[in-house]
Amino acid sequence: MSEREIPRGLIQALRYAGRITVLTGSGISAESGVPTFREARSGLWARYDPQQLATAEAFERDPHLVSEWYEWRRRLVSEAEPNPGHRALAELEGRVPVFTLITQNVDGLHRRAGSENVIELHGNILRSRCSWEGETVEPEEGGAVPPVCPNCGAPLRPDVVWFGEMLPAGAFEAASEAARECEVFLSVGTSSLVYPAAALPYEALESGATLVEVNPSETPLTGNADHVLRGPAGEVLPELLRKAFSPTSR
Ligand code: BV8
Repeated sequence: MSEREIPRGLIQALRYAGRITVLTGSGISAESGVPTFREARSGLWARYDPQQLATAEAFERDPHLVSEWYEWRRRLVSEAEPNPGHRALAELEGRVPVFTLITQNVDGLHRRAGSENVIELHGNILRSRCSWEGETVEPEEGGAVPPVCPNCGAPLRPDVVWFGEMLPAGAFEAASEAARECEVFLSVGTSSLVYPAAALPYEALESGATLVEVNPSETPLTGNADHVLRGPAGEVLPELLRKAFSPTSR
């Protein structure tokens, strides 16, 4: 991989930070073979817009269709493995006194890579919950689609936050505190379009943090970042860790 120029100031900021906060989007899972949210329209799903499927209205209107879409994504996610980008963030957590990983992703790959202090802002696709009672429920394998709640018979839904729904209680407050209290904020693999998650980097900036964006493409956040590392997370993050923490780099 090209030895991309990582500014010395950023390396120092990472090396001596007392608290680092990271926000990730579906881009960090792209190299694990999980299509990004806007790409989750491959094949037979091409004609559907995720923003039309990831809503309570769509589930109400056609629970079978929405459940099939989530089944397809669950299979993709269960076949995926964490990539070097996920693993670099798990390593970073061990090198910083206080570290918070905020993710918009619902694939669970950060925890599988070893990250511990993870805030799943939008839930987790591998969990289901009763659409009536709200309790998380283990759906039985190979059951009906959509599966029904063994307790009350209502359809089970994926335990994720749909467009128009509130985030899990306390999640955004904890994420906002981590953004306001950190010295370095990394925004990795997100188009910075979905709120309230997309507001977090600005909270960090307003609190005086150094803002870093890791993304192969430009986003609405790019112009506000102190450092922009233009490349795939699976290459950029391991290089950042090497430069900031390997003994030879001191
Ligand atoms: C809310 C779970 C309060 C589901 C997701 C009207 C009515 C109601 C709300 C709104 C409204 N208008 C606006 C809103 C707010 C709305 C919103 O922000 N809409 C946007 C579209 C304008 N937000 C909400 O509704 C939120 N709730 O506001 O509640 C409320 C309640 C009621 C009424 C009013 C307010 C809830 C939002 C959560 C939605 N659920 N996911 C599921 O997954 O099925 S969002 C989903 O899409 C993801 O979780 C993620 O957050 C988002 C996609 O963003 P990204 O992760 O960034 O992915 P994307 O594909 O866009 O980009 C990938 C990026 O990676 C790209 O930049 C690419 O360049 C980069 N990349 C690619 N490869 C790599 C890479 N980067 C690094 N390395 C690589 N290799």
